[in-house]
Amino acid sequence: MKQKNINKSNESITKRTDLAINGAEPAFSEPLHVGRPNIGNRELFLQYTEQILDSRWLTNNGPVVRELEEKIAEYHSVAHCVAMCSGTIALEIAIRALKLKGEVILPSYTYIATAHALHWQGIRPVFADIDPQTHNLDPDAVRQAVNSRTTGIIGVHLWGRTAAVEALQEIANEHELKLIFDAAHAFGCSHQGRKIGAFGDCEVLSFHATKFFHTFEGGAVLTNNARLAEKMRLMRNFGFAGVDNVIYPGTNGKMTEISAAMGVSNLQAIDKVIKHNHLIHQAYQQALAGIPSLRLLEFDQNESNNYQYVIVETTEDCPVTRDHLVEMLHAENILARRYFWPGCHNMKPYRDLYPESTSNLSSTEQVSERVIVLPNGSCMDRASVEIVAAVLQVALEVPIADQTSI
Ligand code: T4K
Repeated sequence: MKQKNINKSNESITKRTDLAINGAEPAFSEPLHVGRPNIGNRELFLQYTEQILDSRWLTNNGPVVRELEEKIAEYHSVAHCVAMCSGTIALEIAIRALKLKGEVILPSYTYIATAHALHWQGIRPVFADIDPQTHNLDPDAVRQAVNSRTTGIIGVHLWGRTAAVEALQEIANEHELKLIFDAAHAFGCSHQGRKIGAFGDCEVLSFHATKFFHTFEGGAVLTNNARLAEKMRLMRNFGFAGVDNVIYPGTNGKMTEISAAMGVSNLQAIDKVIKHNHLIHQAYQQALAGIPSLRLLEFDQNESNNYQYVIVETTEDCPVTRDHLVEMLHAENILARRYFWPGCHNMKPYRDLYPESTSNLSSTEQVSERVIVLPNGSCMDRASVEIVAAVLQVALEVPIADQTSI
C-alpha cells in the first residue's frame, strides 16, 4: 500500500531535474524525522493514565515508576535501575554520586549533554579522540589524556554500538578512575552477549521522546552497585531519607508517574519496534548497496541491537559534500541530521573555555564532517527507504564541476 505522504516513486527519480532542490515536487509531502516518537501500546498507556488519575499519586517514586524500574532492570539483567526525569540529570547524579571532580575524559563526538553534565558539576570535560571505524572513544587517546587531575572516564555507546568496554575498564583500574557509560543510545544493546547495564561503575540511559524507547522525557542509571543506587535514589529526591530527614544534598531528578506509564507501555511493544527498526535498517542496507560514495554503518549481528540509528558516512572521494547532500535531502522533506557535528569541542561554550582542546581530535572532526543520520522508526517503510536511496543515488551522480549550478 502506498504511504499517504509519498508524492512520487523511486522509479520517477532518475535525473537531477527530478530533485526538489531543482524545483521538482518534494518526494514526501510531510517531513520524515530522525527520532519520530514511537507510541507503544496506546491502550495500556490510557489504562495506566486512568489509574494514575484515579489514584491521585502523580510523582515522588510512585508505583508505576517502581514497576518500570523493575522491568528495565530485568530487561537488562542488572540489579538496580534508578529512574530519573532526563538522561542529562541521570548523568549529573551519577557524576555526583561517584564523587567525580577535576577532569573527566569523554569523547567530543557525542551529544552535547555528555559534556554539559560534567561542566554543570564544575568538572572540566577533557575530550579524547574516537576510533574512526567504531565512532567510539579510542582507548589509546584516553590513556594519553590521563593526568593527576583525572578522576573518571565517560565512554559513550554511540549509535548503540558499545564502547571499548574492557580497554576502558583496564585504564580506569590502572589509574583508579571511575568509569561511567553514557548508554543513551544503547537501550537493550549487548556487548559480547551481555546486555549493557552493569559495565563500568554505572550506565546511563536516556528516555527522551526521540529515543526508540521513551518516557516523553526521562532517563535512568543502571548499576549492580547497591550502595551507589541507594545514594542516587536519595540524590534524585533532595536527599530525603524519610519525612523531614535530609541526609544528602540533592536535587529534583524524579520521574513522574505518567512518564513511567509511557515507559511501561513502550516496553510492552519493544520487540515490535526493534523488529521494525531492523527491517528498515536492512532495507537501507540493500537500497544503498549500489551507491559507492556512501558507507552504511553496520551492527554486529551476534549482539542485541535496537537499530535506532541509520548512519551513513560519505567516503573520501564522494563527489558531493555531506552538507550539500543533507540540503538536497531536506528539500525532499527527508530531514536527515548531521549528528554530532561539529563535535562538542567546537561548540561555543567549550571552544571559548578550552580553545586548546581542538588538538588531537582529527578523527572526531573527520567523522563529524561525514556522517548523515537518516530517518528510521515509525515514519519509515520499505518504499520510503527506496525513495531516500533514489534521491541519494541521483544527488551523488552530480559531478563536482556542476555542484554550484544546482
Ligand atoms: N547522551 C547522549 C549520547 C544523547 O544522545 C543524549 C540525548 C543525552 C545524553 C541526553 O539525554 P536526555 O537528557 O535528552 O534524555 C535529540 C534529543 O533531544 C536528545 O535527547 C538526543 N540525545 C539527541 C540525539 O537527539 P535534537 O535536538 O537533535 O532532536 P529534536 O528534539 O530536534 O528532535 C528530532 C526530531 O524529532 C525533530 O526534528 C522532530 C521530531 N520530534 C521531536 C520531538 C521532541 C517529534 O516528531 N516529536 C517530538 O515530540 O536532540
